[in-house]
Amino acid sequence: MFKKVLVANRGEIALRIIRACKELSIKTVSVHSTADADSLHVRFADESYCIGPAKSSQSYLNIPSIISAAEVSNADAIHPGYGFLAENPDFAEICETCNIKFIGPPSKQIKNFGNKAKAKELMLSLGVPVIQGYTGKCETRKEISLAAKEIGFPILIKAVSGGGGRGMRVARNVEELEKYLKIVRGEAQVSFGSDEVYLEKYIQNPKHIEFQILCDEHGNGIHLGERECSIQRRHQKLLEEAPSPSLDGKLRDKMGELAVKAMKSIGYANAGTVEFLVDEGGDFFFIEVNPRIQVEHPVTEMVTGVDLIKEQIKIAAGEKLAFKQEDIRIQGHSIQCRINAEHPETFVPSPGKITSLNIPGGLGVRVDTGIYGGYNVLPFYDSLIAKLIVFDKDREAALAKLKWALEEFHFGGIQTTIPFHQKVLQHPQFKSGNYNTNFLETYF
Ligand code: MV4
Repeated sequence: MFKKVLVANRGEIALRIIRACKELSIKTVSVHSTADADSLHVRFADESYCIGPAKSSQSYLNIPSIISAAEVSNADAIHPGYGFLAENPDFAEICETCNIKFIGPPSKQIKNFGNKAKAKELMLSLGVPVIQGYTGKCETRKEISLAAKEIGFPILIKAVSGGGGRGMRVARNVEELEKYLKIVRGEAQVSFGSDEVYLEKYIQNPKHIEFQILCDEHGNGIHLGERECSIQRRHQKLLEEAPSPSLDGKLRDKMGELAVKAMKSIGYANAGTVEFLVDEGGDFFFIEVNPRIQVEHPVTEMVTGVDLIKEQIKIAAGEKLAFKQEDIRIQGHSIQCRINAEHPETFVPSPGKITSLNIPGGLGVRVDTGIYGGYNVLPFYDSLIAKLIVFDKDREAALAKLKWALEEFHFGGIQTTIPFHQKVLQHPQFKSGNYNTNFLETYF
């Protein structure tokens, strides 16, 4: 096992990783920007190094600074958390070269899954259903119209290096397709440094369901069930639950087995998420793999009892998975609300000092956060300030618990998305459990 792990992140996830290390008797090194000197991830780590000014590009994305901190502190591994450098194949490769274990999949796999068209072809070859589409060059008008005939409108144009919904556009006819191809290409070049695109049949009103996978470095792999992530605004998830209220056990087993089989067969190692869209007819299609720990991982932890961060660390240290698929039992129901420092209706960031604070607690109430009373929410970073996670025996009980926990959660001095979550909870469509990715657009 590692002696010392450097946590290359900030906020709640940095704290979450530090706690997991402490349980595994691993020393922790945090890194921080000048603006984060007073944060909890600095206070609760064994040592901390300042890696640059507030701007992420000069601190949490500053690879030479972070590698230097790892060298100076003699850390034998780096956990990247999510965001920042978590899916940067160059960073993972540099860690590998410097003999610092990157706690995540091999750099080659991060790179492969970064190409969404290649990932899709790979999954198709492994027997995982994918959305009908076209991955050719789309250069000539003839080629474009042939592809369109084959797929049929509406068609979604996606950037090969995109993902998470960035750089997509729906075309309803050939004229739009030609026009939007140019636009998506231009945007993709600016955002991702590549103008490659691919086409897909556009699925109306899909559900977003993702499977949590764990694979070790010895060819073993399991899934830990799914998360329902259809409550999203502009591709930012706001609420997640496990299990999905709309998957039956048979479909869950089938999707989970396919996802694990695919990840195992490519020699995937560490935690990963396989994302699917489920259409109105109940058919499912692979969309992408997220080769990292995700913000919504706690709901999976609550219903399986598995500490995913500890598993990531153990896998990276070369340990074999301690459980088989049949050892994983999904029990009860968990829901997570992302509390952002944002206006609850406009979602405009609301940084500033937290002048008063009350955090809910009690059986089955978990709050993952890096903030405290008097904390100054900084404008430089992501506005996620806390995750409220509830767990109970079934969805109805979890919802009842979530209602009072949101009422007890109080922030003075800043605005948060709590009132938004309270409105979602009251909505009959949400209560029914049968909602899709258009829920917010339709009702809010
Ligand atoms: C789609 C789609 C409809 N049809 N692909 C958005 C995130 C990215 N991972 C894939 N996304 C979508 N891909 C086809 N062929 C609709 C979405 C989508 C979406 C997916 C998941 C969650 C929320 C979403 C909101 C809008 C669109």
